Amino acid sequence: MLQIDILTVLPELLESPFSHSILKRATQKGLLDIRVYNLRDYTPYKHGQVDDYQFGGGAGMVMMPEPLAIAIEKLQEKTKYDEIIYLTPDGEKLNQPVTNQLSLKENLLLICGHYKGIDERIREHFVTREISIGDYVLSGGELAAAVLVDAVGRLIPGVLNDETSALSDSFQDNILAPPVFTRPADFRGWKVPEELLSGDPKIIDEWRHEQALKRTEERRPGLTDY
Ligand code: 6GU
Repeated sequence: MLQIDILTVLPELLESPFSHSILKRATQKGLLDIRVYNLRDYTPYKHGQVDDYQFGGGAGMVMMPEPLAIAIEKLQEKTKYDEIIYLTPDGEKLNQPVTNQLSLKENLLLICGHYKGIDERIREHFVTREISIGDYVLSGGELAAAVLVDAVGRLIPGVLNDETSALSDSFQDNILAPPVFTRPADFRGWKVPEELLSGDPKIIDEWRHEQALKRTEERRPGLTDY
């Protein structure tokens, strides 16, 4: 059972992504428990204020330390977190080894930043891990949190119907997945490779492995480097 708590100023943004398909089933099976908390419910400031101008000047607001500290400490009374993760473009890049690691934890707290980010002191004193989902800037951490929860949630043992299917994902062995085909075998004269129609498991496995290697070499030659 993996519990993922998410702290955000935009809880509405996180209502839908976990209510469908695989993550919905994971939740219904009791394998995944996602709880979204509104940071504004914890602020001691008036009108739900959670951000302020940055010291030293400059454009953009910064999320104040106090609402975050109060919220985190309140949540810590109920839950002992394995990791407190801040989603930020300057964090460690999310990849399959990281998602594998996180899927084995029991309690995660995700903090979604907005504006210019969160006060550095929260990063120093509460956050245990900082993760980015890629080299581009999003307007907030919520969509990054949704990506992380999806990538991690589907790896929890028992979530996928065919338990081995995550093993053949792209990246799982630092190799991309081979091409896939379904009916019809001949679509507008575009034919499915004969190896896949051979019915011989050895021929099929060899073809898939060759294609996976070829695809990896062509598209992601450095994939084995991480
Ligand atoms: Cl985690 N947050 C934001 N705001 N932008 C991002 C990101 C995270 N990862 C990539 N870009």
